[in-house]
Formats: sequence, structure tokens, C-alpha cells
Amino acid sequence: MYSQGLIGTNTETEESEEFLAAFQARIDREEKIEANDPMPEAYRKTLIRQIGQHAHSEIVGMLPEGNWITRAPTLRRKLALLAKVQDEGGHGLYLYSAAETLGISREQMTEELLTGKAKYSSIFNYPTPSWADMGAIGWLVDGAAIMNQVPLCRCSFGPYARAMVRICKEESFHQRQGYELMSVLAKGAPEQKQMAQDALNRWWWPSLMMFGPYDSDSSHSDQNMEWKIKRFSNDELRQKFVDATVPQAELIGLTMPDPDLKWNPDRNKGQGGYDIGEIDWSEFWRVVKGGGPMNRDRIAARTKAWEDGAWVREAALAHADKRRARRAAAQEAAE
Ligand code: FAQ
Repeated sequence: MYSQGLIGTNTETEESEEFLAAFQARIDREEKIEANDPMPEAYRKTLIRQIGQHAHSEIVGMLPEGNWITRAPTLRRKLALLAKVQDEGGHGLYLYSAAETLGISREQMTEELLTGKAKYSSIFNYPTPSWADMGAIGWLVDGAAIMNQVPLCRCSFGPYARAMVRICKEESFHQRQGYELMSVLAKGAPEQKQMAQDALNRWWWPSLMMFGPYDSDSSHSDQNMEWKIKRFSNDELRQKFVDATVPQAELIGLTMPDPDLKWNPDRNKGQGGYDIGEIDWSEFWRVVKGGGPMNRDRIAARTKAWEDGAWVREAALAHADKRRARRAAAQEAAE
């Protein structure tokens, strides 16, 4: 049914109505789209945007926690934090690889991140002034990430869906270690409980913003859901996260920083759920556009890491070139 083309490229005939309808039919049959399959250019671009943003988020997301590795209070806490930050680096690598299958290079994605052309999650532009922020990030940020990412394991694009399976398993450990850390602080001295409460106050609203704008303002949702890249809307996932997380806060004696939070028995088709206050979208867009408290530091840190790593990339490429040349010479000698 499909003519084979270069990865991610389509001729104009392939973009005909017939081609688009046949592609949508594959999606509707829940077939996985693989990298070499012909696909609409808009589908390819959307995936490069989303997977690229996701990869950048993982790599930039290492920075707020990396800030605490040398100051973790015990060896056990340090081990867990180190493992978590390393996992995030690994997630970035799987995701960059998944995006590369769509025909964009790692260098190009990095350049787009460092020049501000590509986005990464707003959440990583907030500072981590206290140890309790490590608990809040694991509990809330990884908790929100899991809610968003479990449905991505069923994304229509095969390489992304498969990468997400392992990522979600690791995020689940991250969430548990964060919640456990918060629960220990909440049970500790009054000063420790206050640290945990302050961290919750700092991270709650930015975590709700991670899910993206309200559905009414989400420019990509309808198309992404039709292509089964997204399975739930931003508001649906945000609501699931709120409903799962509020009882967890109550259990450890912490209070959500939202005076309008209240149980609404009519939510979720009569099963009940929480109403929340208005989200400050002006803050969200300010942070997304580069005006958050840590945007500048985050990009400076990634730029330095990229520049400092140049010799490693050059050495690896030179080694690969040498091996290729040796192999070619050996083959020539054998002929
Ligand atoms: N931050 O029309 P929609 C993690 C942008 S990984 C910045 O609703 P869409 C692991 C959006 O890109 C966290 N920008 O867009 C970890 C679009 O802009 P564009 C990252 C945002 O794509 C834990 C515009 O707003 N996760 O946490 C944000 O349908 C702990 C309109 O929005 C992923 O990337 C935001 N929060 O839905 C690591 C998951 N929200 O491109 C370390 C995959 C929206 O038109 C420590 N991504 N925007 O210029 C997704 O599921 C989707 O892309 C959404 C946005 C849900 C983020």
C-alpha cells in the first residue's frame, strides 16, 4: 500500500488525500508506525518537536537535582539521588535516539535547545534551595511525568512508545523515593516538616503547569489525539494527577497550597474528584519564553557541557574513522 521513501520524507503524491486517509486508517487500527514507514510530514515534524522537547527536558532536568548530589544528607540518600539523575541522562539518550530515527541529528537538536528554538519543560526553570526540593521533585515532578508518560507507551510511533516503557518503570522508582523522602521529613522535627511544606508550596503549581495549557488553549492536542500520539488531553491528565496526589499529601500531614481545592462529588462522571483554583498561565508563559528564575542558568550549564564534551565527540569520531580506514585497507589487501 505504501511506497518506500527516505526516512520521514514524502513526495507530494504521498501527501494526497488517499495517502493521508490510508495513514489515518493504520493509526485507527492501532498499528505502530515505524521510522522507515512513509508518514505525513506534519506527523514527522510533530514527533520531532515532542520527542526533542522531551529529551531536552530529561537532560536539563538533571540540573536542579544534580545541584544536591554533593550535599545529600546520608550515603543512602546520595546513592538514590545519583541513580535517579543518571537515569534521567539515560532517558535523554533513548529519546534523542528515537527522534534521530525521524531524520534529525543530535547536533541539530542540541543547537535548537541552546539557541532557544526548541522548548523543554517549564518545570526545570525553578531553583532547588533546600534538600526537601529533592523530595518534592521526585514526588510531584516525576509523579506528573508518569501520569503523562504511561499513555505515551501506547503512542502510535513505535520507537517513542518502546522507549517510554523503560522510562516509565524508572520514573516510578523516582516517584517513590521522592514521596518517601517527603514523608520522612514530614514526620521529623517541626523545622523538617516546615521544609517539606515549603517545598510542596514551591512545586505544586509548577507541577500542574507541566501538563500544558488548558485544553481550550492547547494548539496541538486535537491533532495529536487523532494521530494517537496523545491518548488523553492536558486537562484530563492534570485532573488524574490532582486526584492521585491530594490524598498522598493528606496521608503525610502536608497541605496543598490552594485555598480553592475542594472535593467535588460530581467530577469524573459522578465518581468524584477535586476542584482546584485558577492556574497562573501568565507565569507559565513567562517561564516557557525564557523568563523563569533559572532559564538562563540552565541553558548556560547545557552550553558549557556541550562545549566541554567537544573533544570526546571528536575523539570518538576520529576513532571510528580510523577503524573504518583500517577495515578498508585490510579488505583491499585480501582482494
Ligand atoms: N513546558 O498544544 P500543547 C520529566 C508548549 S519529563 C514547556 O498542549 P502538546 C522527567 C508546547 O510544547 C517532562 N512548554 O502541546 C523528569 C506547545 O509549544 P510549541 C517533559 C510546554 O505538545 C522528572 C505549546 O506549549 N515531558 O519530567 C509545556 O500537545 C524529574 C502548546 O501546548 C514531556 O515532554 C511545558 N510544561 O502537549 C526529569 C512529555 N506544556 O511546541 C527530571 C512529552 C506545553 O507549539 C526530573 N510531551 N508546552 O511551541 C507531551 O506530552 C506534550 O508535548 C505536552 C504538551 C503535554 C508537554
